[in-house]
Amino acid sequence: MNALDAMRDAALAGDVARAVGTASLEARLRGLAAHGAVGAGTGGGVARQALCAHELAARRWLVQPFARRPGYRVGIDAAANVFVRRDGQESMLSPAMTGSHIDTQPLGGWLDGAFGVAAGLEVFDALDRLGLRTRRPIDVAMWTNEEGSRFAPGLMGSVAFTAPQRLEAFLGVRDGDGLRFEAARDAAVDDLRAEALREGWRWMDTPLARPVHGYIEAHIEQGPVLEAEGLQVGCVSAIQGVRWFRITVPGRSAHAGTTPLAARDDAQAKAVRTAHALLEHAARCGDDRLRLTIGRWECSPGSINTIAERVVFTVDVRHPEAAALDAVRALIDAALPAGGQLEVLQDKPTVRFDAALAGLAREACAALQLSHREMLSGAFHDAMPLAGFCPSAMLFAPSRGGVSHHPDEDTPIDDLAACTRALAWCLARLAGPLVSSTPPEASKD
Ligand code: HGY
Ligand code: MN
Ligand code: MN
Repeated sequence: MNALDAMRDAALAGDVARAVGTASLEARLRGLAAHGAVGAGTGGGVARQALCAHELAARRWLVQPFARRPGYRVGIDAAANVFVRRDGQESMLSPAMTGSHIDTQPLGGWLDGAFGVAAGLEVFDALDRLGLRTRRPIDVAMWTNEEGSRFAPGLMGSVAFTAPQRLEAFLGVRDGDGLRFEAARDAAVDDLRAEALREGWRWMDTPLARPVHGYIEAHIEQGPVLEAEGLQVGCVSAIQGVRWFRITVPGRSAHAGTTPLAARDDAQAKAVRTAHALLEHAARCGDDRLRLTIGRWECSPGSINTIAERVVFTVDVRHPEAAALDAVRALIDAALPAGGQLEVLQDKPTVRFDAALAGLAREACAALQLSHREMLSGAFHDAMPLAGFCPSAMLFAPSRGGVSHHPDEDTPIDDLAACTRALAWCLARLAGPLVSSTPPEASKD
C-alpha cells in the first residue's frame, strides 16, 4: 500500500472512530443489562449465567436490529457462539472479527464481556452512519460460556471455535442442577434459529474454526491499573496463565457431640488444612503477581451437629510464569489428604498477542490522542484461545475502583466510548480499505 493510500485509510479510520455514538453505546449497554438485572437499573448487578433464559433473550435482543438490515447476516455455530456479520466489498474474504461474551458471573456486573459485544455493534452503527463499506466482512462474536461459572471450564465457546475437537468433552459437562451443556447448547441454537425463521432474518452458516483474518476484543480491565494511572485505554500485550482445580476431600459423617476427636474422619478439618496450606503459600511466597482464590466450598451433609463426610472446593490460580503455577500444583499434590481427589478443570498457559495487531491498537490510541499504555491482562478472555488461532489483540477500558465480578462494576461511559473509538479505528484498518457505498437503510422497524 502506498503512503497516500495509508494516509487515506488512517483518515477514514478516524472518521469511523468519531462516528461512534456515546449515547447509542450507553443505550445498548443499559438495554443489555436489563436482561438479568437484579433490581432497577444496573446498580444491583446482573445475573445472566451462560445460556440461561436471560442470555438467550439478550442474544435475540442484540441481534434483532441488524438481522434484517441490508448488508448484515446472523449465524450460530455448534458451540452456540452467535455471530453478526457486516458484509464487506469482497465477502468471500476471511473476516476481521471482534466481540466478547454476554454471560455473567452468578451475580456479576453490567460491563464484563457485555462491553466488547456492545462496542462491536456500535462500530457497525458508526460505519452505517457514514455509509462506508470495508473490504473484508466484519463479524461481531458473542462467545458462549466465557465465565465458566455455570459450566466449567470457562471459554468453552471460543475454545470450541478454535479447536473443534474440544467440543465433544464440553457437551457432557453438567451444571449445579445436573443439566448437560449439550442440552443448553441445543436450546440456544434452536431458540435463535426459530427467531430467525419467525422474523425472516438473513442467515449465514458459521462452521467452527472458519478462517479469521484478525481478532481484536474490547473489554473492561477489571483491575485498578488504568484508573490509578489516569489512562483511557489499555493496549493488552498478553494474558497471564490460569489453572482451575476442583478438590474433593472424603470423610465419614458422625455425631458432633459424641465422637471423640481421635475417632473422627472429618472432611472439613482435612479440607481446611489443605486450603490453609495453599493460602499460606500465596501469602508468604513474596510474589505479588500470584493470584490464588478459593472460590467455591461445598460441604455435606452441611449440618451443624454432624461431622462432614465430604468437602468439595475449587482453586483458581493465575500467574504470568508457568513455574509459579507448577509450584502451586506441587503444593496441592503434597497437601491433598489421603483419599482426596484432584481434578484439573482448566489449564491455560500465558498467551502473548500478535505484535502487529497490538501495535495497531497503540497506533489507534496515538491517532485518536487517547492516553494509553501497554499492559498484561490479569483476567482471561475469549481472545486467549483466539490468540493461538489468528492474529489477536485486546483493548481495555478502565474499571472504577478496579472492581469486577461484582454489582459495583462500573466504568465512566466516556471511557467506554473512547475505547470503542479505538476499536473502531482498528477494525476499519483491519478490514479495510474502506469505500463509500450506499448506506444500508436502517431496518424499517
Ligand atoms: O475469570 C476470568 O478471568 C474471566 O473474567 N472470566
Ligand atoms: Mn469477561
Ligand atoms: Mn468475567
